Amino acid sequence: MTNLNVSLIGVPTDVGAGTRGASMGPEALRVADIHAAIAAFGADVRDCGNLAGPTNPNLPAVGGFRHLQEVAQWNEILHEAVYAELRAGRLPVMMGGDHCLAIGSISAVARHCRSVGKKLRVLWFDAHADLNTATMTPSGNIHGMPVACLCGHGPEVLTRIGGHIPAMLPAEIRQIGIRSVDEGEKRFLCELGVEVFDMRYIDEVGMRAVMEQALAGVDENTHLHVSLDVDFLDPTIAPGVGTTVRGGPTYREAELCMEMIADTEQLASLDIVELNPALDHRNMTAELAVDLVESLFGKSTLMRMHRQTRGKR
Ligand SMILES: [Mn+2]
Repeated sequence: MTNLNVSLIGVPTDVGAGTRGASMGPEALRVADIHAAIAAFGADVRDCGNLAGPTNPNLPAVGGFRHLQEVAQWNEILHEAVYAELRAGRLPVMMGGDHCLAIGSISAVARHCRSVGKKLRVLWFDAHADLNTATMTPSGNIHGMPVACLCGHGPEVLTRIGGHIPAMLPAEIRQIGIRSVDEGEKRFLCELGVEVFDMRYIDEVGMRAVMEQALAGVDENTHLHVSLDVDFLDPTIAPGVGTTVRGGPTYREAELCMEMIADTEQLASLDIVELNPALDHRNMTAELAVDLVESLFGKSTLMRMHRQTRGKR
């Protein structure tokens, strides 16, 4: 059963992004009424407010990284906040902020899994693999590097957050919706053996088969973490993002992903990142994100008896 004690954690920063504006994401999600959308399922929802961290100095890359110290500080703060909510038996919803924040969030989730003996499964919904390192990245923007850092490849101020290097194993992550991967990243994905369901594969086999494979092996002892980069979605339905890539999933495909995750009843933590209200139209991308969150928490059109008809995974 999905934990119905939910904590919203706002992380208003864009220090890891190339385009400014994701720092306004938490407020846009509140305006789209994320609190009520989750509370509608009988959940006890607590809005913890926004974390406070360094401002965005808007400087060029140094040694292959932009804003490394600021990114490290935000992620240290976030790590402690997410870990505290998990320890308190609550389901943290991290409202970003850019995707560099997955370092703090997922390192906390992984630390929690180690301490309670749970298996970790991360579902990474994104247009990008976010597996860059300083030597591969053209921009130095750290929001393109969180998967590498979590897997132990990156500057020590980021890889050591949570006190366990690597924070997570490549075998614990599944990437879905990928359609823009740098040359170096392609080789690195292959080398690490990350399981990637790219858009071509989704086109060929369909989203249902993809999600069945991405969720294979998830059982009652699995902590399911969803990291939802809004650029996963097709830009025609989700324009409020700094790094749009056309050819993403449709509204229904995205909903199906979330509904199939809800069916497992193992969702235990969530990141919503890269929402950029400065680029959005009348908050439509935030509203879409909240729609997806509703499905993730179990909104369905009909009463479905998935436990009986699908059997145990
Ligand atoms: Mn991303």
